[in-house]
Amino acid sequence: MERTLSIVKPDAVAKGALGEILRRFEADGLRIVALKLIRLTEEQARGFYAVHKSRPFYASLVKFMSSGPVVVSVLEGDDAIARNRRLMGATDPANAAPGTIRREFGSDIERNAVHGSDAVATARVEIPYFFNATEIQAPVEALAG
Ligand code: 3AN
Repeated sequence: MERTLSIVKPDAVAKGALGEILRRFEADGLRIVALKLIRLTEEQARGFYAVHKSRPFYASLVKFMSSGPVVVSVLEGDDAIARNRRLMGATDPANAAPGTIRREFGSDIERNAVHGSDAVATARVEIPYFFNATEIQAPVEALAG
C-alpha cells in the first residue's frame, strides 16, 4: 500500500475538470484519503517547487500555481505513485499518451493540469507539506481491524 500527493492545478480547476479528474482516480482504484481546495500563496508555491528553483521556468511556475485555487489530495493504493503517474501522462501534454489527464486537460508543459509525486521519498515530503496526520484517513485495513 502506497500513498501519493496529487494536485489538480489552477488551469484544470478553472476549466471545470476537477470532478472528472477525481473520478478517474477512483475509477482506477485509488482511494482519496485526504482532500482540500486551497489557493497557494506565492511563498507556498515557491516552497513546494523548491527543487526547481534554479530552473528557468521557476518564477513562471510559482506565479501559475498561485494564480487560482488548486485541489490537493492524498491518493492511496497498491503502486499508487506509478499508477497516478500513468493516469497523468507525460509532463508535456503534447507528448502525453492519448486518454491521459494531461493530454486531455493540459494546455502546455507548464499548465499541465495535474501534479503527482514521482517517488516514495518525494511523497513523504509532499504529503505533510499540505496535510497533518489528523487530516488523512486511516488505511481501510486499519478500520476493518
Ligand atoms: P512532473 O510534474 O511531470 O514530475 P517536473 O517535476 O519536471 O515534471 O516539473 C514540475 C512542474 O514544472 C511541471 N508539472 C510543470 O508544471 C513545470 N515544468 C516542467 N518543465 C517545464 C518547462 N520546460 N517549462 C515550463 N514549466 C515546466
